[in-house]
Amino acid sequence: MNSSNPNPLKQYECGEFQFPHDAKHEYYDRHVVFDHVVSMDAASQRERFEAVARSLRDLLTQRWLLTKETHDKENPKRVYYLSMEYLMGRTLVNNIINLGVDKFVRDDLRSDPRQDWTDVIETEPDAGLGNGGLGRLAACFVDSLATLQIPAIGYGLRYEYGIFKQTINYGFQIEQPDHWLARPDPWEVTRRSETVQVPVGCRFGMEKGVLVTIPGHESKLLGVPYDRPVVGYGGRTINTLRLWGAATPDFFDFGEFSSGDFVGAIVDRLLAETVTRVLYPSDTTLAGQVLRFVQEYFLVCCSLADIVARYEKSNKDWQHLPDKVAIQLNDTHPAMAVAEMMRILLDHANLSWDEAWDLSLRTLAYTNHTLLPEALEKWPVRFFELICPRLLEIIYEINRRFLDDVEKSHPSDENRATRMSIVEEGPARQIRMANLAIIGTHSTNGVAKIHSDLLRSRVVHDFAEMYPERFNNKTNGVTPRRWIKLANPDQSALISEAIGDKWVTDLTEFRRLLPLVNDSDFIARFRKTKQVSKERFASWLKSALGHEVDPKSIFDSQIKRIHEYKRQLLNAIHIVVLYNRLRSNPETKMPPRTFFFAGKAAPSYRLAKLTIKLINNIARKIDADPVCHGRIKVVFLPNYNVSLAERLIPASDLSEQISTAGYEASGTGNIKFMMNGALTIGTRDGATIEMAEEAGEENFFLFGLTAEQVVSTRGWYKPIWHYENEPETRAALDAIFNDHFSKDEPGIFEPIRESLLLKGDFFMHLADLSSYTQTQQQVGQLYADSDAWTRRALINVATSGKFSSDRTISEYAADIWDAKPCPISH
Ligand code: 26W
Repeated sequence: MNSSNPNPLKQYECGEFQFPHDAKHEYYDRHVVFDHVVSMDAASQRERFEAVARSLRDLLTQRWLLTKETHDKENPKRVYYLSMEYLMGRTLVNNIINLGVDKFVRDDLRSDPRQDWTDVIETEPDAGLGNGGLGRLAACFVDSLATLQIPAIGYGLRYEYGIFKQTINYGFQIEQPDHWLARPDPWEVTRRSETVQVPVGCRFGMEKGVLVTIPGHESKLLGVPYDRPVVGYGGRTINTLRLWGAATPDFFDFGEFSSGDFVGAIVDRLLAETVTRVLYPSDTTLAGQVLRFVQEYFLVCCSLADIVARYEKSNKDWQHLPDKVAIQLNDTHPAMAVAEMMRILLDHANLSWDEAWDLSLRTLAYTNHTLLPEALEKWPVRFFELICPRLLEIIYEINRRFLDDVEKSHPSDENRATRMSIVEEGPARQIRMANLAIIGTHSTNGVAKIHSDLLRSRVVHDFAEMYPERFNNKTNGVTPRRWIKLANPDQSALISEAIGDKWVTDLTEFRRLLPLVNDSDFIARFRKTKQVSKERFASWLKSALGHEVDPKSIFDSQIKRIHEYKRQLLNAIHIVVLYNRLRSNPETKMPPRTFFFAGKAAPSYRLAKLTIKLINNIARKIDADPVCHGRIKVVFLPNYNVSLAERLIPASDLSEQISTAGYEASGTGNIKFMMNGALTIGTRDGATIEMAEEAGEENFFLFGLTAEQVVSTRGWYKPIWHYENEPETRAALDAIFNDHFSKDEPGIFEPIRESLLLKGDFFMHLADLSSYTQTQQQVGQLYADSDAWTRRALINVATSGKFSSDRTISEYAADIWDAKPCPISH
């Protein structure tokens, strides 16, 4: 420690994070040696990573404490974001950037001869506590909340196993467990003293590998908070992400111990602790899973207990709850919060029903993230009876009063009441979580204009009619810190040189790039940054996975969860069309292209997994065919995650956003590509529509049926017509279904044939194929004119400012939460 400055951390309180010169390695060396009891030279890469992370945490600790103190003192309105998923990715590099110490880390630590710092940074496992877009959005949102200095806490679950690791074996997806917490995580701080209790109406047992409930015995779970710092850009506000881990009381059910079933009691306890063991790897259906239900209940119970404890510490009167607390429900997964909040206000605060309802309604808000009917959650009444019977009573009462209102506005309209009821009747009665969420909150929003419109007009039409003032849109955004500054240092540096660096916190600044579209020198430099990114990606790909790709070819990427509605299959069929053209005429003009795919399929989603197999088989065949060499290549990158997206997006020329119109709520990958200078080929769906609006449709490659056309065509659509009347469609499908790509696996793609040709092609691949193929041809033509291409790419970047999550969060803050920044004093 520097003796002339007894507290060198003091200077960090000003928010300018500069290491005292002579303390540069002090924290780091200390952590390596003393945390791990290992000499500097013998330390492993993992130990070095932990030491860097701990040094950085030391550096931000006082600021984190100061943020908390300031919030406690000033008692501002706080935002609480409840989400079952957070796809955080790596934390170290992000914190380095947001604290503004990247220069220090790069210039000093990276020059340490003992160390390859890139390797150390890459030693950190991704925190993959989510499936896809919804989880990554939550991660971008907490970044923006902290950057905008809005007092906020993100609540989630501390899954010990995140989204599975995907490997590819003979073209098949293999799932492996992701034990990301196998080593102690340097970012998390366990707050045992703030543990909360969660009452459960039953006990748990195990039958054939699934968790089952044992009725008749009440039990108790403990929620232990694990806090992680969320560093706002510039390091002024450091908010908290609080993840709950399940535990059981040390001396629980003492009677059982003394009655002799010692082993049984210990096993029970271990079972209860499985509640936060693993993330459910599905972004659609989860029918009838008790464990998932308990997870949702656990998140809600822990988070609301915590929120209420915080409120009671600084406030006496329940009447002010909505002035101090805004709770946002990320999809319906935490929708039980409606009933739990009522329970607290009725049973704990002893308010009347009407008072409680008014406060609860004004405190809670709900975001919908999908139009897929199978993803609208419904839970068996039986689960509520077993696990949280009091919440069920409250839901029934909410429903009774609600149906009274429906009856008043639409007397004797029984169909309407049946449609709108929270309870779905049937042999097994179910609770419709979306109905509960809409009825019990003051705001329901969709995540892109088209999505919010379709939500209102189709999915929950009756509710939009009854509560028009509750419905609104908040178009998604992503954080420019991670998705531009961190992921794309070359493009970032060039842009900052041209327009300064205010864009990092005000992305509308990007518009100032527009005049440079006609500056040929700048265009050349902009193109160079893309080329450098492509070369860097190609060399990583070679060393990490052994694939060789040509950085001069078009890098064409479709990276997202594998799902029928996202239509990876359309992309694959188009590749076969190109392949057939080359085979029938090797002279065919076609700019060289590398098609990248990456994405995970839910382990139980047969067709999605078969699509992965098809892509891999096509890749293998094309690789083996000399006619394709240097012309087309297909690469399926295994284990898609945040870190892979950070590598590939800056290196991509073309972004594939080709969902069946009306099915992609927003998309957020589409936005990341646009910001990083890729052009988009896409349908008029989700946020892509608004992106094209900003850039001008002439700078987009839009194709295919619109959402309205998808609906009006459905009635008479015949996929077989396309097969019979379009020679290229037919040839491509014949190649796939006659085992051209699966000589040793005859008939393997039969389920895809059935889905496309026999079962009506629900996602209308064939309806859009020819329009897609033609538009892809235009892509190729433009690419040949590299100046024209780059100008368009720059226009796209320049007009992407609207899609910063800072803008999105500012809108939530103004329109839904009424929350304001609370600057942290120096
Ligand atoms: C049954 C469990 C379940 C159901 C639905 C888990 C997860 C979901 C999500 C709704 C799936 C999801 O991630 N939706 C995506 O949300 C993004 C953020 O708003 C949007 O950009 C995507 O379009 C939407 O698919």
